[in-house]
Amino acid sequence: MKYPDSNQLLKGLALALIAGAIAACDVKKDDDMPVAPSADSVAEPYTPPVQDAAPVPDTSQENVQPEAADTSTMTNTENVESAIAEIQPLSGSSVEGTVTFTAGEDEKVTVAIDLQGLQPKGVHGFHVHETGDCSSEDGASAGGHFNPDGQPHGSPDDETQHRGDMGNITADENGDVQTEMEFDYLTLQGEASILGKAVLIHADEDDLTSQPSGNAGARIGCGVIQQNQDAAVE
Ligand SMILES: [Cu+2]
Ligand SMILES: [Zn+2]
Repeated sequence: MKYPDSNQLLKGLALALIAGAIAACDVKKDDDMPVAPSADSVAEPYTPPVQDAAPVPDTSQENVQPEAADTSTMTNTENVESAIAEIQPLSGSSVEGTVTFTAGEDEKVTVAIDLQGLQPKGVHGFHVHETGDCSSEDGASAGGHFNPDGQPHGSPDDETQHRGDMGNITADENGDVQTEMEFDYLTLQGEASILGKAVLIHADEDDLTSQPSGNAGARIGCGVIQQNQDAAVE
């Protein structure tokens, strides 16, 4: 009988094949070894360089996010001389533009208003509100008038008023406002700073007397007051 012999032969062959396979694997592994780690080290750095322009809310890169947030909300900066609020529409309006606050040497703040999309010839209540949050569609998230001194609502011409009471703005026949106003009770510095608060534009005229907010109607435009990076050099 030759079967046992061929069986042994097969066994021998099988062993040889296995050994060969193992040897092949070893060789392969040795070849792969230098490649695999370098491939990993190339792939890893690709993820972190996420651009820091827009704050991405839900990534795991916590190192990037707080830095971006810090620079955009520097509320207690000492020598801020200019701040800007980019106005966005609320309550279905189409108001947009900018309101820029510039500190003068005479302790007054000049407010430069450049807005479009208002009701032509409309008179609109114009205030600083206490919370720099324009996220709700009706503007309620911005809270009440900025009033750190506990005064009643009033006119800019009154002896006292809310610090946020900037009276009214009047649109031209195109619904634009381009004007400047000056207030000695607004400041960009210290505890009464308007930085981080919100500029609000209302649908109606502020009557300058009704409490607590002049009966100025719906909130149609809102912008958070932030340090104006463009104005660093004069
Ligand atoms: Cu208001
Ligand atoms: Zn007020």
